[in-house]
Amino acid sequence: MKNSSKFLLFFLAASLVLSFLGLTSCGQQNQGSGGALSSDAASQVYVPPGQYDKYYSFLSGGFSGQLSVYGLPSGRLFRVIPVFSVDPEKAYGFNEETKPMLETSHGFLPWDDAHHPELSQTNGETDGRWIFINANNTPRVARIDLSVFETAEIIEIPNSAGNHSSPFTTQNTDYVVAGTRFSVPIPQKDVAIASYAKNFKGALTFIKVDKETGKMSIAFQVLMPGFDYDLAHAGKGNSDGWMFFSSYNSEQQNSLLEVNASQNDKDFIAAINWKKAEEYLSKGKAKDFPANYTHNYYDEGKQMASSETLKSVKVLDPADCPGMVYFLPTPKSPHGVDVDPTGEYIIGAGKLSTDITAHSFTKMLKAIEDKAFDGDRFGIPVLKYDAVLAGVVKDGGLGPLHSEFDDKGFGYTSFFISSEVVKWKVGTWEVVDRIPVYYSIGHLSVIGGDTRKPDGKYLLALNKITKDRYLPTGPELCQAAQLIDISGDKMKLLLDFPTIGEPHYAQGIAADKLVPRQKQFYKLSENKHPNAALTEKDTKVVREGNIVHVYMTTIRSHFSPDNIEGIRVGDKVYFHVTNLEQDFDVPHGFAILGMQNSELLIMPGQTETLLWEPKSEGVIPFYCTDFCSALHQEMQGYVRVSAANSNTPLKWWLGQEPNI
Ligand code: RUQ
Ligand code: CUA
Repeated sequence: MKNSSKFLLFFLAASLVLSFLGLTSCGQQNQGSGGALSSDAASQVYVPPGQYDKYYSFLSGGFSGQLSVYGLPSGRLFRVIPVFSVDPEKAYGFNEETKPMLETSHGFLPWDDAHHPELSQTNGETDGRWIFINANNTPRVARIDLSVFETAEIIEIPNSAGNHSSPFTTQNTDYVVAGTRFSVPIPQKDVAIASYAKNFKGALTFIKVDKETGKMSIAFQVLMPGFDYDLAHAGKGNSDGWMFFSSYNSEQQNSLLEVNASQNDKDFIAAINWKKAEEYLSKGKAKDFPANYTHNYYDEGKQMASSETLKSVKVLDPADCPGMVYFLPTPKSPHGVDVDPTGEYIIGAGKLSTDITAHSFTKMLKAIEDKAFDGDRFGIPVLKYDAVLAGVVKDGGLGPLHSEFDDKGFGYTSFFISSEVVKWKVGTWEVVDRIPVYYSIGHLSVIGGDTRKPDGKYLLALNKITKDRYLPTGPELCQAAQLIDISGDKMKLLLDFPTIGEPHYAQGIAADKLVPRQKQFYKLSENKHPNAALTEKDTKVVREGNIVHVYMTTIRSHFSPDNIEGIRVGDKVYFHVTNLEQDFDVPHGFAILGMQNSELLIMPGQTETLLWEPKSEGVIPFYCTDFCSALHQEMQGYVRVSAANSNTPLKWWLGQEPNI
């Protein structure tokens, strides 16, 4: 057996033993942490009724495909924002306005797996404008508008598969990046899987973000060797202009990766000089590759999403672009790559290691200048490990994954296998504190912890397993986060709270950055929806063949019209419902018996459209689904459905049936 395989087996065994120990002694551990949850800890997370949390935290919904919004320190769930999965609560992916958001080159996709929320930044600080999140399965990046907490845009990533190192932003949100986890033939073609080393490549995508509107477009892709690109982080301060991607499987294996991709002692962090890439792009060094990807955009004026298909993408090959890409050797299949707030240190967490590797940006530049190379891989220079190394955090624990930073010069790293958060000093690399987490932590999230201005108050541990922490709920136990106070010398566990889906990663922001940006309602005067009825006088029903358009309004507490006759079996009926309210927090809902989609939930001043296809004759009720007033139960109506060949006249009214 090769040494590295033995090493791997040791880790797997160690992980089993540790989790077993953790679980058998957890009764005690729980009591221990329960003890720490003295009234002191409880009072630190207690937000009295009617008062606000200090922070928002955005947690990825993992395999729910959504993004959830919690308050910190209370751990209260505020909202689930639908992004990559349909959501019947908000009609996302069900109403005509948002269906185009889920279009892809593979057609309409109702689901994905979302991993990494990333807030937009200005000068390396979160600015509260947008949050981005990746779809891992069918590669996409979404932008959520934080004035309305809704998905505003989704762009598909061509030449990519398993969009995992995504969507990390530069310090002024010039770009968000999307690196492919799975290398694939580029462009895709039918080849033998065993031809991996020859035919498979990895694309690292740079998505340009418009400074004003946030609108995304793919600027270029960098064509890399066929490794697995796992995570990314941008340089900041002096290292702004560089993007770092971790990779594993530099062995280029395509089967039994748990052994075969753990052979090399070191894999690579790829350092991409994106300012140089921009130069090469403007010099025409990029090749146009044929592609097929969608770009879906929600127009707030028209209140309607549209989807376009794009057919080509600019690709830069490092072979044509000297000085654009370098490899930093990093031990043991690095997972997280994180850059400290000063931008000087690039931290690689080798997930099969006990150590954390810190590279120096200054040394990296020097090594490039001195050509301190250890050969190359596919023409990309490999920098000498010793020439770029700043230091090593020794024996932190088992299985380091991700690191974030506070405002006092400390780093915090999650250790999956030994289930703990380890605090260390940036620069001296000494471990200064550790705290157990329950259990198997993946990411951790400090408020602003990957920006130039971290806030050193709270750390959120995002755990993969909860086992005995909560009341059991059948075979699947709840997913959970743990809130840790990092303001003192010693970390202190404050709170456990359950999450939606698997909470891969989270980003937090001070509430006072977001509260002033909140939209309270949509102004009717700005409603440019093509099918809006802006007053009750504008409401009507129009037949075009077997398509019927109902232009309807809602206001407390009636629909206009609320009686409709002359609909026929086989019609396609579009209800375009405008909510005339001009007040905060007064949505109306709309649902009709037998509909094959979800309710509409229409915000004040908005128009939404529901398609209904009645299948049989009768008189069918509809109603408001959102308890909007004391007379909410009165907010109802009827549609008379006649036979396909009937000549029941088309009529609609509110109050008095018209004579026609
Ligand atoms: S991952 S547990 Cu999908 Cu971000 Cu590291
Ligand atoms: Cu409108 Cu209930």
